[in-house]
Amino acid sequence: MTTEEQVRQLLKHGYISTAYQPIVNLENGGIVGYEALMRGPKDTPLSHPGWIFGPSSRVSDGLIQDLDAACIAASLRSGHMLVPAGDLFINVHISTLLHLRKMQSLFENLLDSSGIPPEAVVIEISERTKAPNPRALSRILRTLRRRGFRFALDDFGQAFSGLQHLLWFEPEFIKIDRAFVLGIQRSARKQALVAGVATMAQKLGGQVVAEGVETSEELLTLMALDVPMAQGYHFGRPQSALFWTAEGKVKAIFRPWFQAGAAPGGNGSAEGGGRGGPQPVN
Ligand SMILES: [Ca+2]
Repeated sequence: MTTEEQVRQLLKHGYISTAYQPIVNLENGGIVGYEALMRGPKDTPLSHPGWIFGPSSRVSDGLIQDLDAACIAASLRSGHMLVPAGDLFINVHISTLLHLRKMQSLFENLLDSSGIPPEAVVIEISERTKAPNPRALSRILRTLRRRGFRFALDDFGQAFSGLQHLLWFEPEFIKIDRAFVLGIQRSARKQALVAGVATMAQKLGGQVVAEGVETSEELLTLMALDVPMAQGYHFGRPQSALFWTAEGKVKAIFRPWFQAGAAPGGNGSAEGGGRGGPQPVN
C-alpha cells in the first residue's frame, strides 16, 4: 500500500487525535496558549507528520487538505476546553490556506459547533513549505484576519524566504525554529540571531515564540535576551486537552518559578532542569 493509500485509510477510520503543548509567557509564567499537534497511530505515516507535511512530502495536495481539515476538526473539538486558559495555535498547510472558500466554510462551521471565537485561534503557517503564490496567500490572510484570526510564522529561520514571508504575511507571532534554541547558552551567534529576531518582531508589531526549549539553561538564556514566549519539553510534553484542563496542573508547573523570582532549574526550583525538562504528572 502506498503512503497515500495508507493515509486515506487512516483518515477514513478516524485514527487522528490531537495533543496540545503549552506556550508560556516568559515575563510572568502565564499561559499564552496551546499548540495543537496531530497524533496518528504508531508505525504509520501519520506517526511522522514530517513525511506528510514536510518539503519532501509523499502525498498530494488534495490529500494534505483532507488531512488538514481532519486535524483542524480534531483540534477544535477538544481544544474548546483550553480556550478559557489561552489561545489555540493550529497548524495549517499553505496549500490548504490557498483554498480560501473551502477553508472559510470549514472554519466557520467548526467554530460555530465548537463555540470557539476566531479571535482565540492563531493559524500557524510553516516556513518549511514554500508559498507557491505569496500574493494570493497574503490576500487570503487579510480576509481571515478581518474575521478575527491571527497568524504565526512557524519554524522561522529554517527554510524559505523568511524575511519575505514576514513582509507579506505580517504575522502576529514568529516561532523561532528549535535549531536556533538548541544549546543557545553556548552560542553567541545563536543568541545574537534570536535577540535580533525578537527585536525585529517587536518593531513589526509581532512577538517571538522560541520553540523546542528543553533545558533550564536554554530557558534562562532566552529570558536574559528578553524573548517574550517559549514552548518545549522543558515546560511540558504534548498532552490531551483533558490533561491540561485539570485544575491547578498548569499553575503547579509554571508559576512557582516566576512567583518566587527563582531561576528555573536553579536552587530552590521545584521543577529541576535537565534535558527533557519537568515531566508533567499523569
Ligand atoms: Ca507549529
